Amino acid sequence: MMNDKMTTVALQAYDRRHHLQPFTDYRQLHAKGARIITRAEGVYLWDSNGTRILDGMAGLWCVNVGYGRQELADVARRQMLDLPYYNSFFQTSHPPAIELSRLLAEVTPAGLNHVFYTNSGSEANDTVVRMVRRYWDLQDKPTKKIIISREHGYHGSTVAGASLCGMPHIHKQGDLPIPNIVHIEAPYWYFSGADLSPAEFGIKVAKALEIKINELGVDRVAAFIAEPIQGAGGVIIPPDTYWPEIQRICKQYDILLVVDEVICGFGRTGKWFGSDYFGLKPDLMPIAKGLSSGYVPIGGVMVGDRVADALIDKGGEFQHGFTYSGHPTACAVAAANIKILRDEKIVENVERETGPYLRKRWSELADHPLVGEARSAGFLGALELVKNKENKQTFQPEGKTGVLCREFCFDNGLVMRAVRDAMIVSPPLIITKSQIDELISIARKCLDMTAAQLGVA
Ligand code: PXG
Repeated sequence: MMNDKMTTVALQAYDRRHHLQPFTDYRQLHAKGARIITRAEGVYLWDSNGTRILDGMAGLWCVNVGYGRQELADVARRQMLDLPYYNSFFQTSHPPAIELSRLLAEVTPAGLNHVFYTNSGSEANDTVVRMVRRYWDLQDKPTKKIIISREHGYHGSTVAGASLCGMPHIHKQGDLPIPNIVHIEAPYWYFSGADLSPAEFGIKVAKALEIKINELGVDRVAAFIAEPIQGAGGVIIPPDTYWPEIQRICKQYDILLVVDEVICGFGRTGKWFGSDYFGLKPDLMPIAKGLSSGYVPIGGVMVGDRVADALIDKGGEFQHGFTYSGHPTACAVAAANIKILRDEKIVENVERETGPYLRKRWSELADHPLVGEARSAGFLGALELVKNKENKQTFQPEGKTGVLCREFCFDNGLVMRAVRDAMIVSPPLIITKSQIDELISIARKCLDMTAAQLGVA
């Protein structure tokens, strides 16, 4: 029998023998054994050796209300006893899905009044691909099939989700992307801006969308999909000029705008949605992660009126769905999670108090010899670690320095994520100012340790 009392070594042995983790180099992991996380409270995790770790990543960008919320456990228990499962196929529904849908229509941007439920962000993006193409079929424009995505975008790990990703190393495994998905440049000013100002660069990369639409032919282009701020791609925050120009282009060429809010949604930017942060009007909006603060798996696609009207009025049967679409327990927990975010004014607190504080403290790290840029928006932050701050020369091989720093962080009681050689934070939205101080002080110590190891003064 496995239980918490098993020693770390025994747990690691079973883990090694039977478990294949996602995005993991198994040989590397097996050489040292997994770090086993056994419990969590607030912003802290504990591992099987009893070590406390500040979770600077909110799990995987998702535990927005923090760990250990009794209300969410109570709601799950009650719902499991009342109605643990029923499907929403065959013309049925149930109160938790109805209540959550109503709440979502309330908190999401105007014009998004319907939701299609999934179990994850990946499934939400698979749903997007099918819905977008269905929409254009219903408009008698069946040639509009191509979805334009971006380099460094992350949209999931299913075949469609991974195809939408703008990461060649992901495409290499599994013959991706699938047909009719193409990628354009990301608004990554720090490394790609050259001598352009952020404002000039924002316009230039947005125009890459227009150029691509014209190259492909507007009658073949169905949609553009993008994260408001690219998360897994390295917290790439677009210049202010970028999104208005993208919106202009989508409107002018009449292509659907899909805003992937899986990371930015539910308060991460200090607004309820990244779309609110940038003033976007999405046609479709995939959501997951912060929707339930990660307590249960649930995702969905918020569907704008234009697409919803087409599906409802002339769509016939939409041949798509999952056994657990609108799972009662997941919906009940997600609804309770949204009420916590709303009632405790957690998003407003990020916008007014803790977000600006994190920004101030995070930007102080820019004085460190390794840090080429310290950028942040709300509770998303990145530090670009470079060999030479003047000319932005990077360390080789790419990624090694980030992993080195990440390991120092873990060993010193802080989770930061490394993307290439950028260090990333995305803490629970309930982190306090003194906990932000703790995060910054461990981060600085680990940057020093990384610099010492690399022999950088
Ligand atoms: N869209 C976005 C913007 C995401 O960040 C997904 C879709 C897919 O969601 P699911 O629930 O299917 O995982 C994501 C997920 C990382 C990391 O290492 C990021 C994600 C997932 C796993 C790891 O930063 N984002």
